Amino acid sequence: MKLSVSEFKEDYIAAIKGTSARQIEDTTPLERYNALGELMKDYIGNLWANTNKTYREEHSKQVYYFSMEFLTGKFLENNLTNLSIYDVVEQGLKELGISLDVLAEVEVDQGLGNGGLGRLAACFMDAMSSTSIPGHGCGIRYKNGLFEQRIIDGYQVEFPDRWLVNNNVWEYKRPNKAVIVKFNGRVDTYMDGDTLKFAHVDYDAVRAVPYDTPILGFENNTVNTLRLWSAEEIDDIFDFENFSRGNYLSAFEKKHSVEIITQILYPNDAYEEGKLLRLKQEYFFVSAGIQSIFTTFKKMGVPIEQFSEHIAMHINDTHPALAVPELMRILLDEEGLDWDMAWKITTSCISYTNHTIMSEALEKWPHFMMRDLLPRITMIIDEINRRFIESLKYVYLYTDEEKIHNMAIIKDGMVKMAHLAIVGSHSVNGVAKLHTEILKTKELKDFYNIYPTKFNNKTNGIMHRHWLLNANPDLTDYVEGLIGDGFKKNPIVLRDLLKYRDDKVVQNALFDIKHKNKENLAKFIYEKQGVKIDPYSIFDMQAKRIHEYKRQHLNILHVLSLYNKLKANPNLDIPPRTFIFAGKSAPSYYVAKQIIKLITTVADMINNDTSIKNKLKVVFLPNYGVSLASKMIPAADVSEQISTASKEASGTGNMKFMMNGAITLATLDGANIEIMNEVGENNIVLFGLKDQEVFKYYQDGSYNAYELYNTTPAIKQVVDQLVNGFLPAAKEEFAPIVDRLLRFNDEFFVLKDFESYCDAQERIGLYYRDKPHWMKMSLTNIACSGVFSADYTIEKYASSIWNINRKPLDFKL
Ligand code: 26V
Repeated sequence: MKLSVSEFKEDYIAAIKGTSARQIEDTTPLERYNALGELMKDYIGNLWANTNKTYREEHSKQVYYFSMEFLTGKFLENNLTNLSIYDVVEQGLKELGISLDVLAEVEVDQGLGNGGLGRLAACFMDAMSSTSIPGHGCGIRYKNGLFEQRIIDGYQVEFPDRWLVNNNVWEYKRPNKAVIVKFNGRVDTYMDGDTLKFAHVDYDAVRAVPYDTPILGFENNTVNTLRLWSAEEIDDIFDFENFSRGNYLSAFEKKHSVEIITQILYPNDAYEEGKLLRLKQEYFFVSAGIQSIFTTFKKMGVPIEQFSEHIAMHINDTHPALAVPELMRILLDEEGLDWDMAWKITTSCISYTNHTIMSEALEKWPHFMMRDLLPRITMIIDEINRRFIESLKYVYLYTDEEKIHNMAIIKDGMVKMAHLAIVGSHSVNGVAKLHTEILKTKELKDFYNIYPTKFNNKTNGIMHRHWLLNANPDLTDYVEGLIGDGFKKNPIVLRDLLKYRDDKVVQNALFDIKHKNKENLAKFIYEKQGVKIDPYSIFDMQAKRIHEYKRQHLNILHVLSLYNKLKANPNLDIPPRTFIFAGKSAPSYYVAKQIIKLITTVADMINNDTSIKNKLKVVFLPNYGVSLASKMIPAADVSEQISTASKEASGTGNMKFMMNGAITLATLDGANIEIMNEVGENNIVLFGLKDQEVFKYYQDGSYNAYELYNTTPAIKQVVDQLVNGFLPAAKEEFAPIVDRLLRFNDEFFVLKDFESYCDAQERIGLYYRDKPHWMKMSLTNIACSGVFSADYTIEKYASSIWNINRKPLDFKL
C-alpha cells in the first residue's frame, strides 16, 4: 500500500491516543505495540472486506484448511512486509523516538502447534493469500499454546504458555457468528412420510465462538481469514438454582466443563493418547467450522447439489477426519439429501494429507467412547464402514477376509481415523516423494491398490518471505542487490545467484553476512545463558522436536567422541565447533527428556573444560518456537537432518536452513532427498542407512546392536561413557537411553549409523576449512532453495487437489 512517513506518523499518534488515551512519551512498549497493531488492522480492514466481497460476488470456490494446529508465531513484521510498509513504519517510528525492533519483541508467539505439522499450516495460510487463492484456516483458539520449556538442573520443565494475558491484537471476536456444537444425548428415529429421520436429543450444547485473524497476501491486496474457535458457556448452562442455593462453586462447574474444551493444546506429536477431551476438541472445531461454511455457502444462493463446486475442505492429518461424518450429517439430516448424493458431495469436497508413518501416532478411538460422545456421528461412521466393507467384499470376491478386516474403519472396537479419512476423501497425499512412495507401497498399500488415483505427492514448502525476508534481512538485501527483487514473489529466481558461485567478492560478502548473524546469536546466547561461543567456529544446529527417530542422541554421541579425541590430543588441528540444540520433548516421553538431560550434561562438562582450548562448545537453547528459530536459522553453518531413513515424512526445518545458506548434513530421508536433487550431491553431506536397508533390517531381524557395540571400540567407548561415571551425573541417569540402544536393539539404528555419521562430520570440517569451497556450497544452497517455497506447494494443491484457479484481486489501497 502507499503510505508516506508523515501520513504514518499522523495515523500512529492518533492510534496511540485512541488505544491508550495517553501522551506518546508516557506509553509503555506494550501500549505502543498495541496501537501499531490496531492501526495495521485499520489498514488491513479495507482490503479484507473487499476480498470477501469479491469472493461473494464472483462465487469463487473457497478452500477451508482444517487443522488442529496453526503455529503462526508473530504477525507484526510479516504484516508490515506484506503490506510493503516496513521501511516507512520503521522510519516513522524512529522519528517518534520508538524502535520497531523493541515493539516487535513485545509481541508474543502464537504457538498453537507442536511442530512441523502446525508450522506447515501457518506457512500454507500465508501462501494461499500470497498466491491469491481463496483459502481460509479453521482451527482451535487454545487458551494455552504449546508449553513453555525451561531447563532446570539440565532437565526440561514445562510451564503454561499463557499467550493471551496481554490480549491478542490481531484477532476479531465474532460472537454474532457463534454456533452450537452438540455432544452426548441420544438419537431418536422416526418416519416422516416414507423417509426415516434422525433426531439428536437430550444433548449437551456447547457454544463455539469464532475469532478471526486476517491473513495478508504479499503485495496483492488479498486478505484471507484464519478462523479459530473457542468454547464458551451458553447463558442457560449457568446453574442459577445451584447458585442461589449458595453452591457457588458447583454452579460454575458446568461452565468450566465447557470451557475446558479449548483450554489446552495437547503437547504430543508422535503418540496418540486416546483422551476423551481430545476427541471433543476434534469434533468441536470440525462441527463449528462446517456449520459456518454452510452459512457462507447459503448466502451464495446456489443449489446444494453444487456444494462441491464451490467448497473444498482439506484435513491436515487425521485430527479433523470427523469432517467426513459431520458433512454427511448436515447433508443428510439438515439438507435432506439421500445417502448417495451426500456421499458424492462429501468425498468430492474433502482431501486429506498424511504427515507420519509412525504407527504410535495413528489416531484411533474406542467405538463406545465415540458412540457416547457423538451418537449420530458414530451411526454415520458405522454406515460408512458397512458400505465400505460391502464394496471390499465385492472387490476381493469374499476371499480375503483378513485383508478386509485390516482395512475396515472399525476394527476390534476401535475407529481408525486414517481409514475414515482415506475412504471419505478424493485425494490422499504424502508430504515428500519418499514419504508418498512409502505410503503407496507399505503403510497404505492395500488402500493404494483399490484407490490408485486418490494417492499423490505434495512435497512440503516454507514461507520464504518469513524465513528469508523477515528472518535474514541482511542476506535479503544483498541478494536483492545482486539479482533484483523478483525472488520475493517468485523465489525460483534465486537460481540467478548461481552465476556468482565462483565470485570471490560475493563469497566474501555472504561469509560476512553469515558471520554477523553468528555474532548476533552468540551475543543472544551469552546474555541468556552466560556461555561464550566463538562466531568463527562452525555453528552446527539441530533444532526440532526431540524424538528418538530424529536422533539427537546420535549427534551428542558424536560430540562425545570429538571431545575424547581432543582430550587425548588438545593440539588436534580441527576447526572449532559449536553444537547448538533446541527442541521440546513431549512431557510424557521419558526417553526424549533424558536425551535433553544428556545434552545439557555433556554441554556442562565440555563448556567448563578449559583444556580443550575452546575448540568445542555445546549449547541447548530452551523453548524452541518460531521466534527462536528465526534467530537461530540465519546463523547456522550446518543443518542436522539425521533421522533414521524412512521415518521423517518430510521435514521443513531442512528447507529453512538451506534457504539461509547452511549445509545440510543428512540421511536420505524425507525432503532431504529432494534437497539433494536440487543442490547436487557435492553440495550436501550424506551418510547412513537408506530406507530400503532399514526396511530390510526390520524384516529379517538381522541387526544386532549389542554385537556391533561389542565389536566396535569407537561405539563402545561413547556408549559406556553414558553409564560408567565419566559424565557428571548419577550412574543410572542415562541407563534408559543405553537400554534403548542395547537391550531393545536400537530401533532407530543410532549405533549402526554412528561411524558413517562421524565420517560425514569429518568431511564437514574439511570443507569448512576451504572457505571458497564452503561458500560455494552455501551459495548453491541458497540459490536452489526457491523451489521449496510454500507458494509453489500451494499452487499444486490448488490446481490438482482443490480444483481452484488463482485470481489476483485488482483492488488497490
Ligand atoms: C500427531 C499427534 C498424534 C496424536 C496426539 C496429538 C498429535 C499431534 C500432532 C501430531 C502430528 C505428528 C505428525 C507431524 O507433525 N508430522 C510432521 O509433519 C511435518 C509437516 O508435514 C513434516 O515435515 C514432518 O516430517 C512430520 O514429522
